[in-house]
Amino acid sequence: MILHNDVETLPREDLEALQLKRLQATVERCYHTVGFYRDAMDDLGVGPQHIKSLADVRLLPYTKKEHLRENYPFGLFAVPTEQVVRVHASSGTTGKPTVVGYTRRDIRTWAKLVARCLAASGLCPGDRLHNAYGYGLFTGGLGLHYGGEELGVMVTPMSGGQTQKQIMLLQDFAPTAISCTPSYALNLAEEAESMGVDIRKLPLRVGIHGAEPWTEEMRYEIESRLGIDAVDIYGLSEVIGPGVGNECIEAKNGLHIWEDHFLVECVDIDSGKPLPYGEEGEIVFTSLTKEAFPIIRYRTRDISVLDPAPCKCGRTHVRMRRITGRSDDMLIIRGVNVFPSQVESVLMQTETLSPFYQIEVFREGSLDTMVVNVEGSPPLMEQPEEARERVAQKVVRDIKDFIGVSARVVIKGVGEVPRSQGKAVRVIDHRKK
Ligand code: DLL
Repeated sequence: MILHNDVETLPREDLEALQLKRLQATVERCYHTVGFYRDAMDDLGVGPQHIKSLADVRLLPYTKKEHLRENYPFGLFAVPTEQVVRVHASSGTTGKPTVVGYTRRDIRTWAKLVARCLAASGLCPGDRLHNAYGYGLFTGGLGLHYGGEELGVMVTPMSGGQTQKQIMLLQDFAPTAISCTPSYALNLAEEAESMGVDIRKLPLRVGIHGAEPWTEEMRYEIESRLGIDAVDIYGLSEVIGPGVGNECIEAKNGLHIWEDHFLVECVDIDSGKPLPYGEEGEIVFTSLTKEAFPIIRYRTRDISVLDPAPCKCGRTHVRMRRITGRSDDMLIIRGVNVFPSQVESVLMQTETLSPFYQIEVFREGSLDTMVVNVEGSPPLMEQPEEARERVAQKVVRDIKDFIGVSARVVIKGVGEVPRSQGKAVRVIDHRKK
């Protein structure tokens, strides 16, 4: 195991003592410097003096995305803007983006956390990282960039897009690692194939993929097409950006949350009631070390399970299982809850299909209809219509069996489903128009 910092294997008792000290300091600071937190705590009759144990975090109010919007752009900053050296923003589907800020120290903390993620993914100083996360307001590009430099790897700031040029640089710069969304990794693999480049023969060894939900099946697909180990990285701009947690390459089984910087909880999506370890719910974070934009009990809307079981890598930080999806991406089709990742899982188990898909939802009369558009593999597309129809019918049955919902499956020709340049658009919900 390559540890970036000894704190990763700290005994739980010591880790929790560190967390408590930092939680108390964070609550104290939020109360005294951010009007929103003071008002929200006063409303609940709770103050910094009530935080005596880690469990007392549950006394604190939740922060939600709408609170960030209501305080646009800088209303939740805990330092004067003169001390803020960077802002990022995440675009909502509607209205104003949500804005987050970083002090000089926050930028250093963030870089160290991403360096930790890269080390957990198996990178060492001297490695070369091709960074294809988008640069700009999105935290992916600059987040991975600073983390790579912090670890001492040679970073190519490629950003997203220009896929053919990316393939050229992958050959010429000989990176040992690539960072991009899982959907873009497949786009790259496809482009390389069409250019006659065998990407598996390049020195590329590891992929650090996140920023969108993906499945275990997708991992196998990426690993076999690119000839790499594909590792999951997690984060969100409201909490810091990428670098909140990462899988270790030893287990590739859930993301270690860097608990010395983030206190993580799992709560019931509807009631907000805290859930015990092992139960699925919404993940909630409290930052423990951030200066410019500390955040208390942020409701991520990401659905997962926290697993405290010891990991074979030796890290003591709790693992969060792969994200199933966001609560707001969950489709309700004729009363059945469906996550796009469940559909992905079924599609990827069908050998004659390509990993490019998009789900459309319509309302026909009073009924919701889910249409799964998925590309056939090139060999399937050479077969007669009936062969494709048989595959479509099998997928319809599998979706019914595994997810419990009736869907229409349309097999598309190669290139007919839009390719991702960053975060893939998995669902088009025509009901919302
Ligand atoms: O996506 C930060 C990031 C950049 C993470 C690069 C990893 C790599 P946002 O744009 O604010 O930030 O989007 C955050 O993306 O709440 C999740 O819903 C989703 N997400 C991020 N990582 C994962 C992951 C970045 N590994 C939102 N698996 C989060 C599933 C993820 N979903």
